[in-house]
Amino acid sequence: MNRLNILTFPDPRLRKKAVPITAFDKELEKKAKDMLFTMYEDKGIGLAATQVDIHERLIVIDLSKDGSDPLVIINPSYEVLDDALEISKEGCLSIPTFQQEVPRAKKIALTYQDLKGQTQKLTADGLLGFCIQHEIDHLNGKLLVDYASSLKRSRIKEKLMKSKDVNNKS
Ligand code: GNR
Ligand code: NI
Repeated sequence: MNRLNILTFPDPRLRKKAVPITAFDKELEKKAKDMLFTMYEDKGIGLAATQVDIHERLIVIDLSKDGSDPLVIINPSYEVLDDALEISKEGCLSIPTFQQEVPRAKKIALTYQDLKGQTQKLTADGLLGFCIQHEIDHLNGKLLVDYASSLKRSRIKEKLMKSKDVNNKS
């Protein structure tokens, strides 16, 4: 397994729109495994391929504490089942130290493909529902900072650009 490099805001590659997956092969399986490994190492509950510079519609999620419940989601789409909005306080592995409250649909019906290319459906609310919506935002080039005020967005941008300079010097 390989640990993949996670892109950090304001990297322009985080804005690319991911394309649908058509080949359900060993290579896809390896990408999903490497993404799960990277997500566990960085203690995230979800990771979108966009974040590791793969611009394909692939997401991994695991809400368990012990890595026992990996979910690989390919070509996702969802329908809103309960359009009441709930405020979800979220972090993102691509925006370290940043948190943002985001209005999300309360309940969704997700349709996706698994690694075999089989179509699957699930309904999700709570943290799973919010996480799925967060990851699909990534596939569309949308980030948590887009839900923040322009002042808050420019502050985190300056902060992360400075910390990158420091890392490059040493
Ligand atoms: O680890 C993560 N936590 C989280 C919390 C609330 C809603 C969404 C998330 S996803 C995030 C990992 C990440 O950046 N995924 O893209
Ligand atoms: Ni994220």
